[in-house]
Amino acid sequence: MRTGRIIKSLSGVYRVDSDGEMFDTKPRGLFRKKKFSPIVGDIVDFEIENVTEGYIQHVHERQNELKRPPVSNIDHLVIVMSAVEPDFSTQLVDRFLVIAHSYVLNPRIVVTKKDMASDSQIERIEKDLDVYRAIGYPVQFVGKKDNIETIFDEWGSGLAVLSGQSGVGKSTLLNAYRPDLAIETNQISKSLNRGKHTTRHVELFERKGGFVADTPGFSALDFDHIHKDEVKDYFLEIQEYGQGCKFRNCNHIKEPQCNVKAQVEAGNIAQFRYDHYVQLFEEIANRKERY
Ligand SMILES: Nc1nc2c(ncn2[C@@H]2O[C@H](COP(=O)(O)OP(=O)(O)OP(=O)(O)O)[C@@H](O)[C@H]2O)c(=O)[nH]1
Ligand SMILES: [Mg+2]
Ligand SMILES: [Zn+2]
Repeated sequence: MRTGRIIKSLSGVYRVDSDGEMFDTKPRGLFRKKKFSPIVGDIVDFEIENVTEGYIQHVHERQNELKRPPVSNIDHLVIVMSAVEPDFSTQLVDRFLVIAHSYVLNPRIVVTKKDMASDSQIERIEKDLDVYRAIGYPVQFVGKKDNIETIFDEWGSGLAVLSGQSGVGKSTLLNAYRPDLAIETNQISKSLNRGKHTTRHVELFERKGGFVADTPGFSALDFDHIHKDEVKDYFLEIQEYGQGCKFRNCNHIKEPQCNVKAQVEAGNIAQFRYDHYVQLFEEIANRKERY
């Protein structure tokens, strides 16, 4: 029996990397019946059939799991946003962070296309990024000419998954780091100011100290798995200041003696972060009512 990691899945065949040796494996019939499918990122024990093939016997418990696209055991969720085309949006960053925390993923922020942004745009974005830095998120702001290797190295070891809107430059980043991969990238459609979906499947690629995966851009984020009362926990500084509210289950909306609202007034919580929290809270609260 050997252990390895699923790096690719193609029509029922799972490619497993076991200390750099590749095996194409299939799940044993027995656990196929249990309606459980292995996914990319899984650590598996498998039985060797011959030099290149094997049978998966056991899937190790997942530390975490991203649903769309399915990837497990993610050490760093790299939220990629562009400075321009599409424009940098703190609302989108905040929504991504909520998704990340809801799946117990460890997020970081990478902003691309610095070379395309004007000085005033850069200044404005840096101001927003300082808010995220103060909360404790690792942030990088990069352009075409930056040293991509050092950017990837800062992430530390383990599996890093690139995630973000279509056209922000996820595949471009990965290509800059691993030119041998020659991943397909696309010009974004300027008329819509929104990218086309270029990257389709998920695959783990080796990088120094671990793996990296590109994911397809998305058109909508899904909050269906999140209850309205959980949202406040996914805005980390709101969660922290929320400890000081009079009511233990304060949602920081209309409750009296709310420390979160006081800290927004005092400038210790960024107004835009609070606004995005309230927006998402209300969106989710209204969705639940429809059931
Ligand atoms: N000037 C400049 N252009 C960039 C940069 N990053 C990406 N681009 C361009 O932006 C466009 C979209 O990049 P992609 O890498 O395909 O974007 P993606 O995030 O992989 O998009 P999807 O696969 O659709 O999710 C391409 O034309 C890239 O050349 C950058 O830092 N600077
Ligand atoms: Mg792509
Ligand atoms: Zn409160």
